Amino acid sequence: MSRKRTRLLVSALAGVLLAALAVALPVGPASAHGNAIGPASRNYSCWLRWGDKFQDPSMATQDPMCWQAWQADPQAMWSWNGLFREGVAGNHQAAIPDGQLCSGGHTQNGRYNALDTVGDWKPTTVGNNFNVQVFDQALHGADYLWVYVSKPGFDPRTTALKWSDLTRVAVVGNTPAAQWNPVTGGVQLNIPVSLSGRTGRAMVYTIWQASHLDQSYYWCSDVDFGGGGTTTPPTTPPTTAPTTAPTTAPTTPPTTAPTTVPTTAPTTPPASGACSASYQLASQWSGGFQGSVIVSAGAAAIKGWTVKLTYPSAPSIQQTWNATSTVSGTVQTATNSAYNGTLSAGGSTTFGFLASGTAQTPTVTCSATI
Ligand SMILES: [Cu+2]
Repeated sequence: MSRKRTRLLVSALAGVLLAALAVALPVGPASAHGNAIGPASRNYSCWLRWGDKFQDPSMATQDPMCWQAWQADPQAMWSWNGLFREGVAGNHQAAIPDGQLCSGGHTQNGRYNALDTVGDWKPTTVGNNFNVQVFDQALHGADYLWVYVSKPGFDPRTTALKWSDLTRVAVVGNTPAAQWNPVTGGVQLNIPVSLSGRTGRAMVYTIWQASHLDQSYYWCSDVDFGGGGTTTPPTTPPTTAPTTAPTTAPTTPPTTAPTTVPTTAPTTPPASGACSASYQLASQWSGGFQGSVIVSAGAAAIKGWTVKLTYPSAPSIQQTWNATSTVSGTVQTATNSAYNGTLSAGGSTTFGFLASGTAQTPTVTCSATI
């Protein structure tokens, strides 16, 4: 047989094999949506650890919560990106009963129900300052993202999650996919969360309102705030219902709800020099804020711009879109991206960023390349 024919035959065989495999075994997400990949959500984390050996019986002892989830419905892991509801119209608490938060209220015909099981899910160790990393495969972008953390005293190993266990700690406003970080296979947004005095186990709960139909995603991420936390496996089988009352009341008050900031666009400032810039606080929460800047050309066209934002104290910029930004001391310097440096006379563009810490208002200056 000629080399070429052999190669043809091999590739034909491989094609048949792949087709057979695709029918016999679901090997990946059925369609592209997204999930919280850090701290990893329950099903994403079970998929990461066991996706390539999901029938390995050692999972039953090493990672019993993942085991019961794989046994209940492996599709909940293969379709780790599909935990969403449609048509909720923002009434998340009405759509999802207490005790069903991790399955999105038994969404998708109950596919994800095992994610509600109370027990010692493997947590991600985090500090009091961490990012929630949201991966969006479908470039939906977000109408908004809400991040909640369970109140001190709540232990996901013994208690089913209720809405009243949660405090909202971050609110990101409308953020199109073009404003997320491009990563392999999609885009990613890192939402800074800042807490204080937290130790031990907790749940991070993230709602992603995708800018696609009315599609809302719900993710439970088990975390261990390093220090006081223990990851010792429970001695009782994890699927046993909790018999003890919830642990003692929190000793620290829950953080206040984030202040909602009007999201109306600022009026375009009159440009006196070659360019001008105006800053707007797009949203803020206890651990961070989202800033938005409009850059406008003056009476003449420009070929590039640099905006300097000077803050009362040094900012911690996590992510910038539609510009490149660096920070030196209390000054953030943002330079146009390749595609938005050229502005016609009177034209404008915007860039934005996410920062951790308390929102502070910068003074803004703009300089242009003509
Ligand atoms: Cu989707």
